[in-house]
Amino acid sequence: MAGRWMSEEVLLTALAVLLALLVVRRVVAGRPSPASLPCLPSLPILGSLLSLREDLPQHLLLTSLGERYGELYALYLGPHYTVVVNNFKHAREVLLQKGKEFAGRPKMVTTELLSREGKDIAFADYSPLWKCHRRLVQSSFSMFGEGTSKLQTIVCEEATSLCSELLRVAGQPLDPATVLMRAVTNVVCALVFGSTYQPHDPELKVVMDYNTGIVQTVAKGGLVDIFPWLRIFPNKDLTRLKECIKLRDQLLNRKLEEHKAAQASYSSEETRDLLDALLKGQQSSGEESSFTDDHVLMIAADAFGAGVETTTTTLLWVLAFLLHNPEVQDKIHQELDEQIGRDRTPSLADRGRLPYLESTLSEVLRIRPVSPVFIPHVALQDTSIGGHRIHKGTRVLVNMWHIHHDPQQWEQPEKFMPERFLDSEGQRFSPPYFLPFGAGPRVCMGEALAKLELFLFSSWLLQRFTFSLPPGVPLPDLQGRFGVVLQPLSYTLAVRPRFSWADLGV
Ligand code: STR
Repeated sequence: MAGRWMSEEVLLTALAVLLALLVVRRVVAGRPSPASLPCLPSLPILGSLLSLREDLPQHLLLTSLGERYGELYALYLGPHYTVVVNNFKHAREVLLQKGKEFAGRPKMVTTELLSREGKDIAFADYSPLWKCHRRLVQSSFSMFGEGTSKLQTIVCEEATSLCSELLRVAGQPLDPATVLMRAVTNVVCALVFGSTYQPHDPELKVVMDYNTGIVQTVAKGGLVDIFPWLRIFPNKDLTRLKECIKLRDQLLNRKLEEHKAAQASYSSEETRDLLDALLKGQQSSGEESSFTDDHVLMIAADAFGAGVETTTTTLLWVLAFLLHNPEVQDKIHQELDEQIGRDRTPSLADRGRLPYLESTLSEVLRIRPVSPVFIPHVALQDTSIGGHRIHKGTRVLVNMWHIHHDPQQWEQPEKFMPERFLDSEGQRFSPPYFLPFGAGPRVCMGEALAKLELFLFSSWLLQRFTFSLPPGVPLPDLQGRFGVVLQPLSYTLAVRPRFSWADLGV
């Protein structure tokens, strides 16, 4: 979501002039809003766009409007009445207490294209079929993942090759994005499609490129998601998105055919990966069911895209913040040396032993939430937030950025301080207003998987390497680029091995 609502500036200015002529002097200062909430001024058709002109990324804009309009306010995104939730109390009401009432999703041009009209999970509206798909994915995740050691084995294999690759480029300036993304892509690929890529496989580059293209063009609050009719005009982002979707679909179709063929020839009942699990779910739902191949493909695509982009982004923020805060890196090194040593690699069983590392990961997710403004929710019935009436169909934007930077909850919220997640005993704790994965019926499905991957990748990397700034290179920018995920801009670092790990036996 988000970014600049005013990017197609010219078109809008023309529209604004036209409207100004039409409504000569009858500028409507704030139509009566259906709920009695403070509301930004709005014009017919354009909605509140003219008040959203500030050139700020969406999370900062919604935060700064909160200072003017209060913690709960409304605006019109074009014709859509939209409520902005800036604090924890109301977010809890929307996500958890009234989670079901707010579990809808709006139809947007980009997400409808990406998900074949909402046949996925992330962008699909609430429905019994959607619930059933979510349950299916959840059970297959727990089957070959969280509870078993299989997932740990997959991540550790990738961590091993990531470490060898970093060793090869030790001392040289390096943009860590590609190597990290490849490692994460391989983990997700193993889970979803049961396959992995060698470093120089050309298909891997195709996958990484189309994913990047999708992240930069989908649901980022562009005008075309507000005014669907803008689709008819040339639009660079939309063209790029369509090209990326085409590439994605070629790959997905191939994987689907391979899996169908393999299943047909299988004598065993083995479920190798998520795609197998989805196909089996589809078969057992019967011929007549509305569980189509499109659903299978879109759900797999969601799991794949979400798994790759979010974890890669978080790992990149982790390293960026460690470059800015070398004393934090020193403390993590010290904890790893004391608790793990140099004779063995960290494993999931060590999670409780590395509270400082875990707190650092939480602090990164607090200070740079992957999703600073959640994908919009929609009220499925008449309801309320904080006692204000909310009509069915109202869109709700939960601004997690502000919740994670709220000075009423967090001491010096702009400061990177992993200690804030440690109690007086040095044990990790997590306050209720820390919600990087959301909550309620639409909570992130990959939360456990993400935490597992973040822990294993970061503990393996930091046990073996020191990350530093090469001479003459600027520190990473910490603002990031706002899109459907908040990504860091590319930056350069240097890696230095901390010891020779022949002894680790890997
Ligand atoms: C990344 C790129 C891609 O190929 C597919 C998807 C679909 C699911 C998206 C994902 C995206 C970006 C991160 C999202 C995820 C669903 C939930 C997650 C938006 C666009 C977050 O809310 C952070």
